[in-house]
Amino acid sequence: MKTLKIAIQKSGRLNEKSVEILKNCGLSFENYKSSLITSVNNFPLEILFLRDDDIPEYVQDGIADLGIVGENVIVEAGAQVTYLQKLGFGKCTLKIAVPNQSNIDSIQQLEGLAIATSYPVILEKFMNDNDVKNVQIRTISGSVEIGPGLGLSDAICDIVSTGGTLKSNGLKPFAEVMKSEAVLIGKEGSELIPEVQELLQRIRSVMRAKETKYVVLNVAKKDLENVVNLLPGVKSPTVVPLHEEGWVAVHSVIAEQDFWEKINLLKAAGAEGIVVMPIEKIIT
Ligand code: PRT
Ligand code: ZN
Repeated sequence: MKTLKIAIQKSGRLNEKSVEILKNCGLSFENYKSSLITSVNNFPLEILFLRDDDIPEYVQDGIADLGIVGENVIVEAGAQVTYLQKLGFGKCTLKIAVPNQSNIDSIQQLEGLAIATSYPVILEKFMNDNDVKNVQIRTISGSVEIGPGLGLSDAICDIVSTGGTLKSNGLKPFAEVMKSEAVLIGKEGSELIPEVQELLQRIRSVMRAKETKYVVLNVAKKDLENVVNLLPGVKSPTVVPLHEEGWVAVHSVIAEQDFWEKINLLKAAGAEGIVVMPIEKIIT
């Protein structure tokens, strides 16, 4: 059996969630902060811990078969890799921002101005796509938000999540360049490897489980149809008799996003004693 390699971030914003998703897939491994590589005991997989910027090329060149990294880093690197699965964490947006007192509120007004960024490739493409000419892109590797204050640039293009960093530096965002989240990427063709397919299936079942809750409730038989109509279940809800005559328990799953709305509708339809539980995995 081929031993695969997956590259994840060694330390930083994506490290913890990357380790967590692999552990939730049932993979058992030591996660020493000092090690650069670790073996999984119960799956033919080695984990490489790298700087996030190195991950797209490592995967493109086949040094690692798989990687977990932000889309912003993949696009900036221009790496030829296959997107296998968006992972739902590390969400952020690459935005253009200007000082609060600036009158600029459209990207066309950036013509001829200087923009500081750590994402010159993405920014240049965005400016070309929008036909904004003669923008001077000043590439800096960190603390982009201080560019305008230092007189280095008129605007910045940087990753934003809460917006707190922009705010505390007197900057306001006005244009969105790209949205990003962590993705599982593979070397081109890796999706055909059986062990990759197995891992992907596990990741998807963990993600599906996270988005859903297991619900058990009691209902009088006369109200059963109304309650069942509100519940999808994986196939259809399970209904079991209660000891008390005329009552049943209904077991089902509901999407996290519909949770509160559904619970209120279920109560109104006659559901009682509603118990909601987290789900570990859903294998379909
Ligand atoms: O050491 P290494 O090179 O591996 O890590 P790094 O320092 O380059 O990256 P890291 O750990 O900061 O981020 C890894 C990935 O997380 C990024 O490539 C994004 O895909 C994603 N991500 C999600 C973020 C943020 N949110 C984020 N808020 N990356 C950076 N930021 C920074 C941003 O640059 C700015 O300085 O946080 C600040 C803005 O945050 P708010 O909350 O104030 O808006
Ligand atoms: Zn980095």
